[in-house]
Amino acid sequence: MKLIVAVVQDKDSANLQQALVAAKLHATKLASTGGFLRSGNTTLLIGTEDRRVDELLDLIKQHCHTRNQVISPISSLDANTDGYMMHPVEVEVGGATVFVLDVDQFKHF
Ligand code: 2BA
Repeated sequence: MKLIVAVVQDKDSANLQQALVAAKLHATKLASTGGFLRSGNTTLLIGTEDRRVDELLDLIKQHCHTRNQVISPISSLDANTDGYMMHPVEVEVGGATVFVLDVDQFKHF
């Protein structure tokens, strides 16, 4: 069994979750925040059998899109940044950041 941890953009999360339900893949949604942009994203925990991992990765690829986002110096500056990043910076976000982990045990009581 594997645990897939997928960090996706909020804009893609509803469609992806719908596709997971349709495919009978079970998922838990966590509200998360990117360390760099400090804006909201969605982390999905999906436990599944090894044989379904490729199917799952395909669904994630289909539903998660790359977008460009500009981080402005005003929103990035705080007491700890000490002048870091004085100009707006454009970054490409996503489609998805995915970790595939081996599951030692799975219990469902
Ligand atoms: P954020 O940390 O908010 O990062 C958003 C985007 O900013 C990243 O897109 C990347 O293009 C850029 N970025 C991140 N750190 C940077 C840096 N130090 N310098 C320049 N640009 C930087 P993605 O790579 O697609 O990541 C999207 C989100 O996935 C991240 O949001 C974070 O929440 C998560 N993520 C990405 N890599 C991760 C990792 N190795 N471990 C845990 N979470 C990760």
